[in-house]
Amino acid sequence: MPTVHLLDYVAGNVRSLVNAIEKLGYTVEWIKSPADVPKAGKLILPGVGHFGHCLTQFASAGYIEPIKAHIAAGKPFMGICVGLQALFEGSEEDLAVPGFGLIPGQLKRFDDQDKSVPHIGWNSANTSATGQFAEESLYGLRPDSKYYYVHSYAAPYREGELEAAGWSVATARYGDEKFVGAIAKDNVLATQFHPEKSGAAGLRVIRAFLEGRKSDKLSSRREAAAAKEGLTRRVIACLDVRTNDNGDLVVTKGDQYDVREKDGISAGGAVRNLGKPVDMARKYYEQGADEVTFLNITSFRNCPVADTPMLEILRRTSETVFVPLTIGGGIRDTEDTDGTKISALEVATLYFKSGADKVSIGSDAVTAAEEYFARGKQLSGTTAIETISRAYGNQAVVVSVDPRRVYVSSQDSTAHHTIRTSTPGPYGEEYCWYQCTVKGGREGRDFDVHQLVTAVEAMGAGEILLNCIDKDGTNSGFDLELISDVKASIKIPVIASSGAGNPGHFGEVFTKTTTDAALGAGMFHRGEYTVKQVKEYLRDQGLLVRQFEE
Ligand code: 1PR
Repeated sequence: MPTVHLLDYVAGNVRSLVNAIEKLGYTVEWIKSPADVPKAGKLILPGVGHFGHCLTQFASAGYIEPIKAHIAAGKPFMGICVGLQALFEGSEEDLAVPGFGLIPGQLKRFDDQDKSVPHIGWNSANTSATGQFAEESLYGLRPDSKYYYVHSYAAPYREGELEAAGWSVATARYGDEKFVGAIAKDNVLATQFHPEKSGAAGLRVIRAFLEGRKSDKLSSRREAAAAKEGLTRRVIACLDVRTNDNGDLVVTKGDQYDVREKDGISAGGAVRNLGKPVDMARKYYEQGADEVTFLNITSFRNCPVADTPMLEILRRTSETVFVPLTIGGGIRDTEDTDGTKISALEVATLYFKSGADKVSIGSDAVTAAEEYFARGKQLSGTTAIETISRAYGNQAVVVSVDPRRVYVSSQDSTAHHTIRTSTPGPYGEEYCWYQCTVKGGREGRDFDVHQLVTAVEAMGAGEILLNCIDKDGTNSGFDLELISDVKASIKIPVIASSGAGNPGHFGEVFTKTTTDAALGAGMFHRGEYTVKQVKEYLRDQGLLVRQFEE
C-alpha cells in the first residue's frame, strides 16, 4: 500500500485524518522525530488549536528546518488548519512566534462585531473567486462544495497579492471578510478547512493530494453551478446514549429529560430504545447532518475510564462518518475504578484520540462558573474548560447548558437576569429567568444561564449547546426567547437545541434568531423527518445549506 507520513504531535483529533487516508487506500506512517522527516515522500502537517503553542512545539522539537527542507526539495506537502497558518509569516494570535514565512502575510482574528467567533461550520473554498481556476478544480476543490472550518484567525484575501507571489488561492467569505480557504503552489497544498471532516468533498481533496492531481477539468454541470459563498446553516443530529436495563448501549430520548417509557398508568417504565449509536450516526451522516453529537447521559461508573464504551463508539463512528463529532457526558476531573485520579484534560484527551473533535461539558461547567463568580470573576486556570481549551483550542470545548424556566411576576422579584416572555407562566407571570441545572436536570442551582454563558466564554469555551428542559421532546419548536437572550450575551457560537418537531422549526429558529446552528433529536430518531428534508426545507426558504455529496 502507498504510504503517507503524518507529523505526530498533540494536534487534537488526528484519528479522523488517519481514517480518511486509510479509506483512500493509503497507509499512515508517523513522523516521531525530526530525523524521520527526510524519509517522508508525502508529508501532511495537521494542526488545531493555538498558533503560538503549535509553532513553539514544532520549533522546540526541531521540526521547522526539516519540514522547510522537505518543501524546498519539491516533495508533496499538505498543511491542514494550523498546518496552513504555519506557512505564513505570523499570526495576530501570537505575535512573538514567527511562522515558516513561506507565504507572505499574517493571520488576523475575525471581527466579532457582527458575527460569532470562532468561525465554525461549512463554507466554500472557491477558486473561481480568483478567476485563475474558474474552469479547473484545484486539488479537487469545487465551487459549489462546502468544507468544514473551525478557527478564529484567518489569512485575509487581498486580490492579486498572493497570486503575484505564485500562489493559487481558493477563498471563503465570513460576514464581509474574505479569507484564504485553501492555497497551493508547486508541491505545496494547504487548507484552512479540515478535509477529513468535510465529507466526500473533503476526501476528494485528500485523494487529489495523495495522487498528485493538482487540477482537473470541472464538468459543465459544475461550471454552470452558481457558487453561493458564505457560512451555511448548520444542522446537527444529537444522540443521547445510555445503557438500558439489559446493559446494552442504546440511543434514547426523553420528554423533558425523562427517558423512561410511560405505560399510561405510571411513569418509570423501561429506558426508551431508539436504536444503535454507531448505525444511527452513520444514517444521519448520509442524510447530510453537518455534525453529530453524542451525549453520554449516564456515566459508566463501574467501568475503568479507558474502557468507557463511548470511546469504542467514537472509534467505530469515525471510521465512516467524516463530519465533526462531539462527545458530552462525564468530562470532569474524576477517579478511576482503582482510585487513580484522572483530570478532565486526560478524559478529554482519550476522547480526542478516539475520534472526537469537540468535548461538551455540562454539570462541571456550572460548578466552575459558580466558583468564577464567587471569586469576583477571576479565572482559576485549573477548570476543565480552561485546561482543555489551552491544550486543544477553544473550538474543541462546548458547554452544554440544561436550563429550566422559572417564572416571576416582576423583574424586581429576583436578582437573576430575567426576560419578558410572550408565553406567561401558570399564574400569568410575564417574566422568567432560566435556571441552570446539573446532573441531567435533576438538581436546580441558584444560578442563571446569563451568568453561566458569560463565565464560560471568559474561561475559553468555544461554543454553547443550548438545551431547554421545558422544550425537550415537546416537538413544539425551539425556545426562541432563550436563544435570542443568550445570543445577545456572548460572541461565541450558539447551537439551539430542544423542541424541534418539524423542518419549519429549523426555519423559524434560523430566521427569527441569530443562532449559529440548530440541533434535533427525537424527530429524527422516530423517523418523522430526515435531516435531508430539513435541509431541503431551509434551501427552499432561501437559506444557504450544505447538501450531502456522495
Ligand atoms: O453533566 O457533563 O456529565 O453531561 C451530561 C450531558 O448529558 C449534558 O449535556 C446533558 O444535557 C445531557 N443529559 C443528561 N441527562 C439527560 C436526559 O435527557 N435525561 N440529555 C441529558 C440532554 C437534551 C438534548 C436533546 C435536545 C433535543 N439531552 O441534547 O438532544 O433537547 O431533543 P428534541 O429535539 O427531541 O427536543 P455532564
